[in-house]
Amino acid sequence: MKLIFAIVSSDDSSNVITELVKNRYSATKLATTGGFLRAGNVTIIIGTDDDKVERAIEIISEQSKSRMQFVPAFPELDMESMGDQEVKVGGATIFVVNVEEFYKV
Ligand code: 2BA
Repeated sequence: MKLIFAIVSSDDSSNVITELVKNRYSATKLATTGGFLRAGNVTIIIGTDDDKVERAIEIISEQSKSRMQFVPAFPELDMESMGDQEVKVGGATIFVVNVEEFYKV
């Protein structure tokens, strides 16, 4: 069994969850905050069988479209020297880890 952590933009999270549930995945949505942009994003955790991981990743990537966004320098982060930045937003950052034990009691 695997645990998938998918960090997606708040805008895409509803579509990602809808498609996962339609495809019979169990998922939990956590409201999270990106360390760089300090903006809200969503982390979706999915526990699933090894042979279902690939399809879950396909669904997540189909529903998470990346785009470029221009963001001003962040004075509060002491990053003035970096100047304004163009960063990729959206898309998904996905981690897949092995589950040693799983209980529903
Ligand atoms: P944030 O940390 O808010 O980062 C948003 C976007 O800003 C990143 O998109 C990337 O394009 C850019 N960025 C992040 N750190 C940067 C830096 N030090 N210098 C220049 N640009 C930087 P993504 O890479 O698609 O990441 C989207 C969100 O996924 C991140 O939001 C963070 O919440 C999470 N994430 C990404 N990589 C991670 C990792 N290795 N570990 C934990 N969380 C991660």
